[in-house]
Amino acid sequence: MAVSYTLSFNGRTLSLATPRIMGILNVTPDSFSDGGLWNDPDRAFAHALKMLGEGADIIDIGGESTRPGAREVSEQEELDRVIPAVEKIWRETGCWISVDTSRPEVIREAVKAGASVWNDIRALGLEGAVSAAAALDVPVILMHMQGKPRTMQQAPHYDDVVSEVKEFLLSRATCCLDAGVRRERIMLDPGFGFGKSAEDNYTLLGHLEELCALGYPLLSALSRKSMLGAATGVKDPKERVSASVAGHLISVMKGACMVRAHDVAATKQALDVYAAMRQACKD
Ligand code: 7PM
Repeated sequence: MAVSYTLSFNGRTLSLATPRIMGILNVTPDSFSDGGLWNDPDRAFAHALKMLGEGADIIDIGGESTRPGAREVSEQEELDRVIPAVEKIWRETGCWISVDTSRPEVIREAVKAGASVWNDIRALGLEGAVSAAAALDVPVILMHMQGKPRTMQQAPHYDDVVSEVKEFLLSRATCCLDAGVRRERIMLDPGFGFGKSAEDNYTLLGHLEELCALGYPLLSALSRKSMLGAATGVKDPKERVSASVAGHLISVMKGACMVRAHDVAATKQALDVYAAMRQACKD
């Protein structure tokens, strides 16, 4: 409880003492819940501005669709999508920017263009990723996934999902530390929806405090995901705003330091209520 995490890069620090909102900016033509909307730097910038105005603390820019069955994107294609958006948003706002990529070359270029966090659904599993993170000295988000994006939802299976996710995340964190990544640069993420049944996801959500007890700040990212459709029957991801807010509020109450959301204004309202309660109850 008394521990207070931060994210730091290039002499700037973002306190995680109060829970933060990461606003999702997809620059892909085919993302499942807002596909194709932001596929040029000006529109990406406009959407980033809107989310910052609504209370986002960091903008997460992703150019690789990880939808099950999605086509692979070449490195050049990913660079072409991501870098112009990073450049423009950084130049115009100076805000915190994370980039959702697994490729060392993409994060190197993104950092040059103004990004300050590496968000990797493959937990720095690609060749050269861990050493690139150490060399860049950039904060990293290590996410759990079972299998590969294309096939991960075919038959996810765990003997004990909570233990297995914990073990994986700790082993990736250790790998980073061994390669010279600083401890305070590491964040963890259970990877809701990545090779997990709805029940697996809810088991993880219900035990989130155990993941928070691993000693690293935790990101919870369940915005609009199908686990919410499973609980509510709401088919259209865009209609899952209240469900997303509920899941993120549960996450924060269990100790998550950051939530990754499409619907920033609604998320901010919930976190403000939480903050008011915390403020009233502080000794
Ligand atoms: C299609 C399928 C499009 C899935 C987009 C997605 C996470 C992430 C994503 C997450 C972290 C989405 C996902 N999910 N990064 N990037 N954690 N750290 O629903 O759970 O946005 S992409």
